[in-house]
Amino acid sequence: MKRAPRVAAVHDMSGVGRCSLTVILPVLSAMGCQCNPMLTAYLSAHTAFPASEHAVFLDLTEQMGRVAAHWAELGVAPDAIYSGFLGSERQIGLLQTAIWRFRREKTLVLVDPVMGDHGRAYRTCTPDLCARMGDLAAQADVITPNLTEAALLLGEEYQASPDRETVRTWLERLSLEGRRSVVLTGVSGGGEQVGAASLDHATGRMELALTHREQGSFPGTGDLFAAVLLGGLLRGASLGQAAADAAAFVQQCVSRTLALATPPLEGVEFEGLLGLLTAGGALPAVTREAL
Ligand code: PXL
Repeated sequence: MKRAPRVAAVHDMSGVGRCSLTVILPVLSAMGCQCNPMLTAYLSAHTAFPASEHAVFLDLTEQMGRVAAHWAELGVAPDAIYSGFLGSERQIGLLQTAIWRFRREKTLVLVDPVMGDHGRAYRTCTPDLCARMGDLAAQADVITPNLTEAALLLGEEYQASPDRETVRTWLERLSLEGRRSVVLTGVSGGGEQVGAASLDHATGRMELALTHREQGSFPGTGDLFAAVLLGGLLRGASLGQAAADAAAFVQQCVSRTLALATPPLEGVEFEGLLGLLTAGGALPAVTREAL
């Protein structure tokens, strides 16, 4: 028997609209991890819902340093530190301090550099915040940008369907010359396929995992992908296998959501599929090819 790996998850929580912690917590639990949230903010609903005078945005930045101090006092030693959507440069600074404080030789630091999608930065993500996200990402062992975030990190023009040579070049540059691993999401396989391209810094191997491209766009799928990837890595999967499993799970969730025709802003119907992630669960195989 093995104890549950501990993940310090530095994310916001949105009451309505599955994203960030409402996705990450159940996924990591299903995959056998203990998830310790360090909340950055509480929102009544995620930011893609229409603005409302009743919307709650509780900024918890000031509590982050105190949480870290309490955890240090308790001797908390996370096996992984995982961050996503961050609302301010100050939050990034506090997270960098927490990484410095809690990182040990084997701690896996996964930074999902949430900054935008479909070629556009989110309105909360100013150029200064994007630059600070780049500094944070430089401290990570694994980063999981989509194509928009990769372009922002590299200072390149966004490309919706980069060719394979470009994907390889971007992976290499994002890996900081092979010093960290990269999983680039939303990479087109041509035709009806989409998936994740990865560069494993331990082996130098680059590969592409492809699934069927489902129609539509759903908030929170980036969080779902990164959480499944992290759960897989903490179970001992290779980067390529963990990326393939994450792509397969997201595709299954989107397909189920489309079949149920639930409102896209509510995110994907992942709850009924959590069994695929538990020990003994069987995710569908996806095409994996060397890049
Ligand atoms: O899934 C990323 C995310 C996380 N948290 C909040 C968001 C979003 C994306 O829109 O609004 C609050």
